[in-house]
Amino acid sequence: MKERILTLLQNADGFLSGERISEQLGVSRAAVWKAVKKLREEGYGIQSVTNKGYRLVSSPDLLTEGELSPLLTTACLGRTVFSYEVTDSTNRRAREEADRGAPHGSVFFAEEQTGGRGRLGRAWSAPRGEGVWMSVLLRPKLAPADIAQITLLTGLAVCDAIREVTGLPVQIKWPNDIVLDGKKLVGILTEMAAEEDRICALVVGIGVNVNNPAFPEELKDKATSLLLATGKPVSRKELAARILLRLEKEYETFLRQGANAAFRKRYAERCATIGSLVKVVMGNEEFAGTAIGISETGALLVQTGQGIRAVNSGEVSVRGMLGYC
Ligand code: BTX
Repeated sequence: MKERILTLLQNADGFLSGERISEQLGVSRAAVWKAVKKLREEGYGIQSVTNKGYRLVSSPDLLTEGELSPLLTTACLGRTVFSYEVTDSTNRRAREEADRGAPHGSVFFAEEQTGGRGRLGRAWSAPRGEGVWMSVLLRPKLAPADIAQITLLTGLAVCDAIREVTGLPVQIKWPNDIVLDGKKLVGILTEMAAEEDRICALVVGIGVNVNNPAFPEELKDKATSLLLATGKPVSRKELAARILLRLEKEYETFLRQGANAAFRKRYAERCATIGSLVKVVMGNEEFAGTAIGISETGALLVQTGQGIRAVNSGEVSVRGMLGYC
């Protein structure tokens, strides 16, 4: 009901009378008034004038279907939205809903995560209202081996979206962290459910530090936010809509063309790892070299004294970034 009134107000050209709203939705005037009161409590600025009715004058920066849909220009991504005030992890919610049949392109947002997940069991800090904490459910007709490419194209999509919205020269740390001034701005965690060599569902979790005014002591030296970088708040819903658009475009191009040379070139242009001195830890082995590019399968190519090594997984530290000197 509240959502339907909000949609009417968003689409209205000026004032909309309480009578019109109650007629259109088949509810009482008192019910309309109650819903307007609730919307105001959520942060919507709704003007009411006798004999004219209601007019929407401002909207809060919430990651809900009602706020996102007027900004969305995608065909599919974000057309189904699940929003949570507080949840442990949007990746966890997405995996659950994937099992219940949620469609390709569903997006899961949380204002706050209490158990945000990073890679290798690490934790991701996701305080209330400060970032875009989201997961996108994809159902690609691809082999599990292709997941590496999806990881790369997600990094590129998020990097370009942030550049478009803020103008900041953010870069990718291979495979898909987004960094600024040597600090982590975005973390991406891709999780997969596969059956017999076919991906059933892919959950792409994206955590963007947007309006974090500060970080806890243990993250202070390695994390940054768009607010800290630009000095002004950034609209989370606009950024989320732009990320979804970029991601949809990259994903569709990949399905048509694969990770071809043009994609690898665009990725390399944005990737701070390529051209840098790196230290690689793969299991018990550790080696250093210069990252020179990515392979057709998405591996990082590292020139060492013994030749070129292809790195598919493992921890890669980049000289000058996130505490590696
Ligand atoms: P990661 O393993 O590369 O990064 C985790 C590490 O990053 C932590 O060990 C910590 O040092 C640091 N860190 C934790 N929180 C932050 C932060 N807010 N900003 C910068 N650095 C931080 C990266 O894993 C993948 C993170 C994905 C997060 C999204 S949020 C939506 C979705 N749901 C979910 O549970 N995870 C994903």
